[in-house]
Amino acid sequence: MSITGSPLDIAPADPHLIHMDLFSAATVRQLAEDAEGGIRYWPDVVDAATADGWFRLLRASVQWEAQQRPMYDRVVAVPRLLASYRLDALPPELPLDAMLAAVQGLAPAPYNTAGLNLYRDGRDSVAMHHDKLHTLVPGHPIALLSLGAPRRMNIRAKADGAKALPVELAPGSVLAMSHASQLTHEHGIPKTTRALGERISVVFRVRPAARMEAGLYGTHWQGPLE
Ligand SMILES: O=C(O)CCC(=O)C(=O)O
Repeated sequence: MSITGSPLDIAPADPHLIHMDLFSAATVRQLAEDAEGGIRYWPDVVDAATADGWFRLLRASVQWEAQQRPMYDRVVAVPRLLASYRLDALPPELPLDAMLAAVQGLAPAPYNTAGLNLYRDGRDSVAMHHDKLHTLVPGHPIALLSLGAPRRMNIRAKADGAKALPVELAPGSVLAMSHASQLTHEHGIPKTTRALGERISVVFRVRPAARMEAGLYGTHWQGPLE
């Protein structure tokens, strides 16, 4: 997907408007089971025009950051661009409130942060990982809404010999992972040599109050987070 024109050219008429018929929870794929809902995927939550409008608005309006992170004895570039927001202080021009409403309809939780990832092409990625449990409030899911080009996510049970389950994350889809599943499964977006357009994921999480007060609601390797 290419971006042309100014933010004003490409903004949808009213990105905050929510019509219930935009959201369809009819199809759900259960990818892993546990007592907290496991890992679930809804491929067609938001219609294509809405997903495209949200993508364009976020691409143009978010202050995307290139970050670095320590890895062993080196500092490496994070292979995607990032942004994060508190949900109680959302910039009004961004459609994150409408996205949150779509997610709340499927995987309800007292989400308080949105972490955004921008994958510029197939070289951008996120390594297999699970979210660090102390950065999340137990019992609540992590829910991510995908926009832009479809990208494959691999989900792998940590049990010995488990093969990765690939899921093609479509624009307008939602994937919810229980807190418990972060103990049992890893997930990642692998690099690919396929020619791909840009993708944005918006990841809603419930962070502990102490972390919010300390401003520790961004990516999990930033600052004294360990
Ligand atoms: O972009 C995605 O769909 C996954 C992002 C992710 O794993 C993360 O933010 O920890």
